[in-house]
Amino acid sequence: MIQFMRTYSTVLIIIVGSLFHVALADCQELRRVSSTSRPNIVFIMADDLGYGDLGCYGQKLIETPNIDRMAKEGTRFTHCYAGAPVCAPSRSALMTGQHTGHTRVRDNSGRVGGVPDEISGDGHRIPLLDNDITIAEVLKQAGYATGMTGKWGLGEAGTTGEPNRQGFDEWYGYLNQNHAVFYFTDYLWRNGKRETTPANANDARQFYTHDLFTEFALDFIRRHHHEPFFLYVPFTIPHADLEVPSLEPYTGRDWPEDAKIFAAMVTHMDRSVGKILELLKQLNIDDNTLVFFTSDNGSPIGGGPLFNSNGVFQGKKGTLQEGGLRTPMIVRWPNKVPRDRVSETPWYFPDVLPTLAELAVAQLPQSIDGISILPSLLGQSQDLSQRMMYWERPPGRFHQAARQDKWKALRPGRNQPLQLYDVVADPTESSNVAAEHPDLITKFEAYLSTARTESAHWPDSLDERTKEK
Ligand SMILES: [Ca+2]
Repeated sequence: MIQFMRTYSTVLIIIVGSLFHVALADCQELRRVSSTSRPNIVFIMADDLGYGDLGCYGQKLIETPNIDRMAKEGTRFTHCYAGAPVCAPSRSALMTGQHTGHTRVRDNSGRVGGVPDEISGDGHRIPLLDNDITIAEVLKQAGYATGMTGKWGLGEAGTTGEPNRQGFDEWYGYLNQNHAVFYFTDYLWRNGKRETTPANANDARQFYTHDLFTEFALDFIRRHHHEPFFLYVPFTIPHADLEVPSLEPYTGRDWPEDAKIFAAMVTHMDRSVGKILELLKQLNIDDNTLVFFTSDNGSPIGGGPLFNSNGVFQGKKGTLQEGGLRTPMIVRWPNKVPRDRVSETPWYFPDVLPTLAELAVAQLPQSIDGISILPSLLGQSQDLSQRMMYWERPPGRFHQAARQDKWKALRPGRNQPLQLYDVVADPTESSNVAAEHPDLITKFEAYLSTARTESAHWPDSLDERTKEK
């Protein structure tokens, strides 16, 4: 009986203790949420802008005063990564909270399935499916008004991947990324309907589409500033084609023409960011709006070598080296996100969905890879030393990379041995220290072997030699 009572007491203590622990966790959760009550969210993303293209990240020649001021007023992250080193999969990872070993869209074009490309009429464009849950769906379910303008890239017309079928109440822009390089196009899409822009017909070049997206963004904010809103602004510049309405303020520079155009595109986009931030102040919603600024992948060095577009990093767009993946990330939310702060916390695009879901007190979809980095955004301590981040280029190339703490493992091709870099001490990935850390190689190999699932659109059995036309 005494033994029974002892056991009973122990069980009771464990149960009460567990309940208390749960209650405490709930309490902490509530406190965190109530102190950061459901802000508006504006997520601005440039296209092919490199880590080194902004003044606040070390650029000396291109003027970005508005984004630099945003960094001063918020936190600038120096170890943030895109979802992938090219457009479509990076956006898929951002929208779904899944890394490229799980998310639907793992490359710009599939190998099997999908639909023909809107522009070329061939290829395999892979759309998001109904059962892919996006940030917009998560926030819409939590009561947010949702809008998007710019370049989508995750579903052609008439597919399940269209933004209206992925949680966006309203949207305006390009569906297809091969269309998005024409900055004076004579048509765009609005809520699933093709809309002509007669002012650009016959190469009249009256509307720089980027400016139409800025106008949409400002209008959306004006119309929704009395309710919680999520506005996703994937701008299309400074991606090639190199086109801009004016070369100012670089007209007189003694630079190659492409460099002048590229710099003018970056500065043009910076002005748009300034307009969005200014409107938030005018509407008096500045303190209750969380604004992100980032880029979808590393620079292809479109502006030429003058600008060191990827900073000190090796590699560029398309590679899993730091130059392909490391991205500027500025987060601004007055009185919540610390101002004038630089953070080396490593995180990446799949973390955005769970972070915003926590802020919005929204239900998380199952099977996501990211984690909420809300404490890190708010300047609180958060132990991320054990978490792994993952990237791959699909079968064929089959490059893989993972980062844990300061370590990055890189597999430069199928069946190739892993390389290992300390990207804090060695940001240029110059010194492969795999041979000195067999324990870490074993750990990364074990992780990489289970990090992914096979995709029907990029089957492992298809390599470059058997690539479908
Ligand atoms: Ca891109």
